[in-house]
Amino acid sequence: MTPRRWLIAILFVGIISLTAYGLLKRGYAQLGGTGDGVYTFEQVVNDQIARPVFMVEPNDGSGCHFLVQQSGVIWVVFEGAIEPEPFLDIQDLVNDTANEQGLLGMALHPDYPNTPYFYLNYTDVNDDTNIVRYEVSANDLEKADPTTRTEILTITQPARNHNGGMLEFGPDGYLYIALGDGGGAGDPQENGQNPDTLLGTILRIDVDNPVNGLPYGIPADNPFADGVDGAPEVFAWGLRNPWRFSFDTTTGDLYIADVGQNQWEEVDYLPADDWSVLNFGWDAFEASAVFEGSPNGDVLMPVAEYDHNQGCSVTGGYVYHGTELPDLQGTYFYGDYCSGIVWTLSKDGNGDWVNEVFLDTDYNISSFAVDLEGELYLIDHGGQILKLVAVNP
Ligand SMILES: [Ca+2]
Ligand SMILES: [Ca+2]
Repeated sequence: MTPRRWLIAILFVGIISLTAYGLLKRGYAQLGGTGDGVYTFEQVVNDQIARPVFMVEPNDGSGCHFLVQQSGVIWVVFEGAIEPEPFLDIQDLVNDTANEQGLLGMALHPDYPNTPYFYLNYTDVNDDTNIVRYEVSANDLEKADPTTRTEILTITQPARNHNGGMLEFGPDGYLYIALGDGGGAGDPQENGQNPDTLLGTILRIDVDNPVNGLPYGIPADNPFADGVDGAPEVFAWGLRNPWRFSFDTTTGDLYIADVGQNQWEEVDYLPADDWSVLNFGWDAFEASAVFEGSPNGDVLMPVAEYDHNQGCSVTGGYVYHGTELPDLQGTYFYGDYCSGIVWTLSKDGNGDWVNEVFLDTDYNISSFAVDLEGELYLIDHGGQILKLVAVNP
């Protein structure tokens, strides 16, 4: 071939390779969003770690954030850099072999650091879920004391997927813990509709008032506090794999993103003033679509759902209550791990839900996060930590 033909051939192969890479990376058509040209997610941490899954800012006056790495390390982020020494390294206790395993969640005690406790949700070397408590060091706010590990709950996991992972204190001071249905396709053990099991639920426990030799107490208004028709720890059930939940810090309303089977991803909503139905439907329903069998009582249907043309695995976020982006006040954000789409969800003047594409990003959204001021962050599983900002502030 002539040099000119060689050049054309090389260009052709290059274009095909780039196209193939783009399809592999995304596999989804790019969508326009309400935030296009107005808002963007801006990288705010210069260093990167592999597989970050969460971030939280302690109210300790330090200006640091704790960044949770799925392999079992918690890093200290300060002024856009990751400190060389970790806050805590429990990689020897954590098994993150499968995609949905690892150190998955971290919650600071509401009175932290005066009450020096923080709580972790991770899968251990036996593939089981561990809910544990650690303390920050008495003399160093950037170092946890690894000798303070205290077991709160251990939950046997029948399979390696659907481990849930979130844990967070509610506005009532109780610790809420998300657990998936135990894994396997189609909830083979039927845990979702069985509130006697801790799988497929959000638990609600009182870690400040332990009773009966357990490391926690049961809030008197839990739906099965007496243990008759369900496990006392269970708060909500009928969940498949709740991947991130959060409370609206103003209203106390609860938002749960529940990862679907093969077709539908959903966002569930529980108003703070109505807990009459706490069954979210799986596996009688996948989102609002009939899946199999009959529900165990009334079901609360999702307030938003999307099919697998727009993603493959929902990641719940937060209701924005920051000050830097006033037009977004009171808006709930969530996204999809695979497509990178970020949606907003809010109520219109008639009280009807409005669900809109906000930005179609290229990130593998493993989580969202908020800081002490209520500003919103996106955690990219690929390593970037980004903050939602105005394009032209
Ligand atoms: Ca089933
Ligand atoms: Ca559901």
